[in-house]
Amino acid sequence: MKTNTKIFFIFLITVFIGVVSIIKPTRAFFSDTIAIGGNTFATGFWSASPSLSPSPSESPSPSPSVSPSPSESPEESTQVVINEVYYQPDETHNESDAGDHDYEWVELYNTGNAQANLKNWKITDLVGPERTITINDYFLLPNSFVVIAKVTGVKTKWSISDASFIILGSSIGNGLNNPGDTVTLKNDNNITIDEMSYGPSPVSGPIAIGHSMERNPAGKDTDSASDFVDRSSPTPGY
Ligand SMILES: [Ca+2]
Ligand SMILES: [Ca+2]
Repeated sequence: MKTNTKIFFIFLITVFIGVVSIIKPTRAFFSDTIAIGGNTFATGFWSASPSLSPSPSESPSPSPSVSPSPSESPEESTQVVINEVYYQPDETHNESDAGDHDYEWVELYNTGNAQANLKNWKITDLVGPERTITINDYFLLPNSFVVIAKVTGVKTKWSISDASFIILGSSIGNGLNNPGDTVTLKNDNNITIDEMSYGPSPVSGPIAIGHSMERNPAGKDTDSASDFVDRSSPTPGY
């Protein structure tokens, strides 16, 4: 074969390969949809999901501190009553040469829950005069008794403790009448704190010599004569 002929055939072969390459398209293609696992996602609608900014960490709301409610202290009160009256001393609890009034006594009792200072409190009978119980501080504690009498002999004859005894130095008022009388207790502001009467009315009497009249139970105060009972064995200081 001549050289020109060889060149011609090579040319033809080259042209043929080129035509075949153009005719045979690649199978690769892109679709605007893709199917994954049966779910269809449209292109063009993808949007970057907004990055979820971390929710601000919630600062712990300060829980209100619950301060303990202040313990309510019980309301303080003082209530002093004339608890027992011994107005007709017997021979055992008197001196032979003493008058009837020297060995009389009155017992006070604090039924409240706070101490009561008896400084400048007064005691008297129906006609008076008023007697100052003490010019010094004297704190009558709750649920405590104190006996008031003219002379110290009362303390010894009844074996009353010093702490539960106040010497008045004078009779209670002008002295407690045996047929009947009234005992009045006033505080330092001259306000009547308690009062009791004995005799034919309202408290039945008179009682026998050597007896006393006492609230039963101690401190009972319903403004009734029945608050008191006849004590054949008086209890000064308790
Ligand atoms: Ca008397
Ligand atoms: Ca008593």
